[in-house]
Amino acid sequence: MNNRSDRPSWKALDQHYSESKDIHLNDLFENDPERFSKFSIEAAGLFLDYSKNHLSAETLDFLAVLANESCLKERIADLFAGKKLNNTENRAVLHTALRNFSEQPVYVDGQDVMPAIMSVQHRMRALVESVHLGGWRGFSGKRITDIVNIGIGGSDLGPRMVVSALSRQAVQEVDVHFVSNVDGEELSQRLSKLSPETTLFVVVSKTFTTLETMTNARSAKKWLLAGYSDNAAIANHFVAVSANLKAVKAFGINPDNSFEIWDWVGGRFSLWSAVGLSIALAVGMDSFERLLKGAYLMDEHFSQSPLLENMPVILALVGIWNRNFQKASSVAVLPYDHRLSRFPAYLQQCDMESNGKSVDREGHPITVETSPVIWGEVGTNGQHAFYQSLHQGTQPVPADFIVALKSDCNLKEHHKLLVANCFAQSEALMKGKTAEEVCIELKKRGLNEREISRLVGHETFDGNRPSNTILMDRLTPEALGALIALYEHKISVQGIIWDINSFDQWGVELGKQLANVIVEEIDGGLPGRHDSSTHGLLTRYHLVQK
Ligand code: G6Q
Repeated sequence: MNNRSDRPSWKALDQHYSESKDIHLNDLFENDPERFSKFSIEAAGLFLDYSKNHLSAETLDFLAVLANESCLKERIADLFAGKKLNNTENRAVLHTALRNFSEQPVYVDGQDVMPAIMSVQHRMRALVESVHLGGWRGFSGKRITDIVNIGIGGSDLGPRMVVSALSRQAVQEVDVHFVSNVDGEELSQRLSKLSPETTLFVVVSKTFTTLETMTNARSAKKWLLAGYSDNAAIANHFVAVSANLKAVKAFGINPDNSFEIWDWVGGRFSLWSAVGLSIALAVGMDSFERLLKGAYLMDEHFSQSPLLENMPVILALVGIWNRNFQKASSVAVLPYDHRLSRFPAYLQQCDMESNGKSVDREGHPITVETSPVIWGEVGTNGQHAFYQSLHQGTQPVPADFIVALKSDCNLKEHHKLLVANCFAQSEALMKGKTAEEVCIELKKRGLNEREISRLVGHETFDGNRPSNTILMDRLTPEALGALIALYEHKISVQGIIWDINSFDQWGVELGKQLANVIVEEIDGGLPGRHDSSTHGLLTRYHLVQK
């Protein structure tokens, strides 16, 4: 049966929702003093409190039936076994092999991929250590002081987020920068602060054809050669990460300076591969391996734990409950850690590119909602911006709060305030403030009855708004690895339950084709056949160029 909503488990959940929807979260806590311990789980150094969601043990049981009907356990096993779950591109999905510390082989088409992974990791270590120790030098003999990662989408967002998150582990020897946008402003502003003699470019592109990346890489090459006027300099200042080593060579990068990725590494899941070279350059190969280790611990937990004792599965099921039955159309990701400021953008791609689909694995339209809009911002900044709508807007938005309990910063007083704000917000979203409480407060402020009745509605909060809280002791490389893997697996589980292919991205491919057509018309000076809006916009462009 293709239609998820026709399944008995789906109908049972629908029924359960209509029976339980009027129960306020406050009552769930009021009626069960053990609720926090019942609805929280610990794994791989992370703690997930999901008790502030509209669910009961019965809800989880219904969701488990849905998971079983979707053959979730079998599909998880298929994922780790290298089955070709990306059925539109006929590819395995094996980012887990990149952090496989089990010493067990992983096969794709009958071939163990582990030796190739180890060999690339070995070469990454050699490069990173050589740059840090000054063995790798610029063409004029100077040490490398700056790394520029040129890539976009999956070849940018993950590494960029991790480098920022692990700023405490950053080595002194080099600064790592990222350039992704085809808007020349980004590259030219970055280059204006750098010297060709001391800069190493890491060009990251699985396909090595992406317009933005190739344009930036060509401009970076010109900039370098303007300083040196000798093509031989490219060998000292460019390395590449790609699955298309032929194109890397054609670009002029020495094959000895190229790092391979494979078709079974999806762009948005690739930070664990050589795509993470800039991470390793930023924090050292040992810290990079600690990141992989943390992810591996989460993989072990995910592949081995029963469904209702499995953190990624729980997070996914709670998300399905909120998305498909509570009808929440977006999820706010709210890290209370400045270093995680890029985490919402990273997760937005990982989730929405994976599960923003409207046909099932066989290409039939899906009758249930898939990926919600994922968005967010670091917590306290968000509090002074969009939290108003989280508290009092007409659309309840489930939120994921993320915080480390211990600070790595010497301003310890700040951390207490940070944690207090994080906990207070999830409590306030749940509890709200009743009209009675508001009236008492307003009376205390000396307001008269007329003023009170005018203000009471404005200052009342319904509460009852769901959230998860994810805790870690410290934001270490291991904890970050586990956190990323947690969300990666959550996304896969949701894709399995919605019966979609979470591992292709035809919408992204379309964008890549569309711009190429218009670029030719811009070059040719004449708009082609378009709708009147696109034609009009192009005509205005041409007019202004004259
Ligand atoms: C990720 C997507 C997409 C991709 C970029 C860059 O899963 O496939 O975001 O990473 O379009 O592609 P290249 O690495 O091929 O340049």
